[in-house]
Amino acid sequence: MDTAIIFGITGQDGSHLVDLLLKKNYSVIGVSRYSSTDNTGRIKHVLSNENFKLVQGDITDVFSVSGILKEYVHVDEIYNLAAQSHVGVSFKQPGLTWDITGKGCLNILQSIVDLDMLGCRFYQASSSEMFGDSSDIYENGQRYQNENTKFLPQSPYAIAKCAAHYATRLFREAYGLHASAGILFNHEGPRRGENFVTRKITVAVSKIMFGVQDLLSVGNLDAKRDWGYAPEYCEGMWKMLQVEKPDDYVIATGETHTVREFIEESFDVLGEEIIWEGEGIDEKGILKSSGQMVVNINPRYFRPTEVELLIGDASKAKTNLGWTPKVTFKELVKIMVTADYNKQKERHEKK
Ligand code: NAP
Ligand code: G4F
Repeated sequence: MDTAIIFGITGQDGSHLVDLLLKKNYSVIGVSRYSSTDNTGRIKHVLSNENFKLVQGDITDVFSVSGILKEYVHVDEIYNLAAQSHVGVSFKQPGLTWDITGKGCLNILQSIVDLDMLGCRFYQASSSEMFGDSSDIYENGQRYQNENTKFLPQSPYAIAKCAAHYATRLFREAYGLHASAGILFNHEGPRRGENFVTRKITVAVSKIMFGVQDLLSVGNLDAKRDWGYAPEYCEGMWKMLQVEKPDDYVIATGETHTVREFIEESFDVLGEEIIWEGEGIDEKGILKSSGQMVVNINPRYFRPTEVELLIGDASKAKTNLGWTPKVTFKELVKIMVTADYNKQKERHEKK
């Protein structure tokens, strides 16, 4: 039986990865940080699985990290998914973001070397946010980002991710560690945190339909993201650790959509059409059926610097790992809206 440690087990991806690994008959150790409130909501269903163990640890504390690894020196795979992962929050808490998202990775890597664990395989959750303002152009004029596109980070989060990415590369080259970094583009699903824009939208749209919420307030409607389905992306992480040669891989759909399109598509799933009126911070989204204003702009959601366009080229992952995305943008929105709508419906019916 293979063994894996997942740092960041309580997050969206941690919860999908543990599902995948348990299905593949792994024994999984999940590391979660101390919290005064319950942070295990997404992994409740695996807590009693005999092949799963939850241990407490914080990646900003190197003693904590090495203490955990010492217990499992023969572990086969280590996944570092732990991060302060909200880009907007990173502008308000840059030091904390650096410690968790940047230095946390180094704490794991150096502990692997110090404990002579170079036989294990390591995965680092790198991010398309590292590209920032940078992209390349195909001959047909379309823009894209792949493993060779330079990084131009636009947030404290992205800078911390770049540091962790380069540390992963360095430990691969300096110590021969099987260390791979997945440059994952935005990936979503019903387990996504409610402060990320997709889930914020699908929760709000569902609540608006039941009259529990009046208005969805957002920031930049025109930012473009390459949105994929989280469980498929976690399979990409696993695949990176199964090939002989460690490397960096972009995981993306190759399609990009605006926040505005995500909102339109979400309402469309529930049979509603949005009409946009006004400009800039005065722009509003109106329900065509009733004339009700349901979307407005709140500048508090603007970021000091924005990443305007993300669109990934995952050809390398397709060739080397056999990874391709299956869930389309429309299907993703439908999965998320349906899950949130059904939750609201259940609550409504209980009343
Ligand atoms: P997420 O839902 O925010 O989960 C982050 C996880 O890190 C949570 O389990 C969190 O614990 C944990 N964590 C935070 N600080 C920690 C600390 N000091 N010590 C130990 N654990 C800590 O993020 P996600 O969407 O699952 O993403 C997983 C990883 O992929 C992250 O590194 C993220 O930056 C990266 N990434 C995500 C995307 C995406 O679109 N989702 C794209 C590219 C890269 P709590 O539950 O206690 O907060
Ligand atoms: O959903 P977001 O907060 O995701 P963002 O900033 O792209 O970051 C996510 O994806 C990265 C990969 O590219 C990960 F590394 C990172 O950890 C995280 O998972 O925002 C998406 C876009 C941004 O342009 C933002 O400015 O939506 C825009 N936006 C507009 N209104 C909003 C809102 N974002 C949030 N969170 N909330 C809004 O009200």
